[in-house]
Amino acid sequence: MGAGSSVRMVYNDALTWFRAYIDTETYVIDFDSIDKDSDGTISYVEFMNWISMKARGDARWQVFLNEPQVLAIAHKNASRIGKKPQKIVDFTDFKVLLLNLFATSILWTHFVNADSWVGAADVGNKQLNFEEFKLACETLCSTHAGEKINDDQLRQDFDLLDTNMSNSVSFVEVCNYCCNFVDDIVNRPSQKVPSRPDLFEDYSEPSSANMGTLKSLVSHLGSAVSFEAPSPNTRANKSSDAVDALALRMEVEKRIAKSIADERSETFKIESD
Ligand SMILES: [Ca+2]
Ligand SMILES: [Ca+2]
Repeated sequence: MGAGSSVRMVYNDALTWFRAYIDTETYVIDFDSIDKDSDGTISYVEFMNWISMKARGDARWQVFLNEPQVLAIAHKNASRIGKKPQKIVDFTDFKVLLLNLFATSILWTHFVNADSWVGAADVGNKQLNFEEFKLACETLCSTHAGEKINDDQLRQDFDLLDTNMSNSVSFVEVCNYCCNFVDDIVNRPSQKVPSRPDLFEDYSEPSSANMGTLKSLVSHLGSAVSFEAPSPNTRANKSSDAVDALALRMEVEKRIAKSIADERSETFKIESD
């Protein structure tokens, strides 16, 4: 895929974010509070109820309720083994759930931006026609790996995703495809063996890469967006800190994507005048 380096980078950022967020204690507390019926698994309904409950107590969580499909995609792709959807049963699944939640939220931001681009014919239908797909790839690449993709490559990628050849791809289809990138960074077992992990030896060093990327994005934007790096080990409510970090990230990418789309609309207007 032409934008593959950027998608991979989104997943790597997701991993950095995850490492700053999770530790044994947070994992156990979150898993147990999501698993309302205490059967040791997290169903989609339980996951959704947990997010809704969080949002009632803390408005920052509302960001996930605005686009419930993002939650559904993240849960479905985290819980499946092969093609069969199952439930979240252990640390590996939970990790994949959160990585997909982060990555899909970021991708979604770019799709929404492209889908609301005034130059396109089918605005706001949660489908990307080829022009919108091009714009989404362009804004995603600009905010991540910066790779340049030519029209042939874009057309190839689009045709790969547009399996029924309708000249449009749904957000959901693209996200489901991109969820495969998680396999690059997580070794998923082929069989599910539920277990509490003997935990996190390699998760003790939160990296600052995520914030570094964010800072460079903000400077690219040339506007004052103030933020503070999360202080992962000093506060009890780490999941709310994690939500903050993700929401901020989405906001910054949204602004950059919009500025690129606005530039393109200007060109579009001049050309059609
Ligand atoms: Ca359960
Ligand atoms: Ca559209």
